[in-house]
Amino acid sequence: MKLMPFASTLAILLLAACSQAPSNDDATTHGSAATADNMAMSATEHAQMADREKPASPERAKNASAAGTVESVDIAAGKITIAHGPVEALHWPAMTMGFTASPELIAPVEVGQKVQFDFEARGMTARITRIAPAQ
Ligand SMILES: [Cu+2]
Repeated sequence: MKLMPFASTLAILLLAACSQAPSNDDATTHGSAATADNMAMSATEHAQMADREKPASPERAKNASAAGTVESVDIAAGKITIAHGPVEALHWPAMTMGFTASPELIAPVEVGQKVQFDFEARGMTARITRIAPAQ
């Protein structure tokens, strides 16, 4: 397969273009089908490379669970503030922070309530996907 070294080289060129301001467009002079294939490969490899370079990449959602006490709830705005314990999966210390959530999810929640919840975090933004009274 003579295509493989070529494909790898193109993927590397595309990766370079991803992380730097493009200085020329040599990589775009090839067939559109081949370019599409290599874009897919590039996206995967780029994501892996980003993981190695930035373990806490803000674009990548990570699911985690925590327990805490509800400090405030704004149902209409879909916001809830929780004083939560440490989140080992994300290397987060205990803290008080705001989460986003769908209004339906947090409608039954009351200030002062102890809750357990699941959320997905992107950098410092976190969205609650499940919340229930702590047992
Ligand atoms: Cu937090």
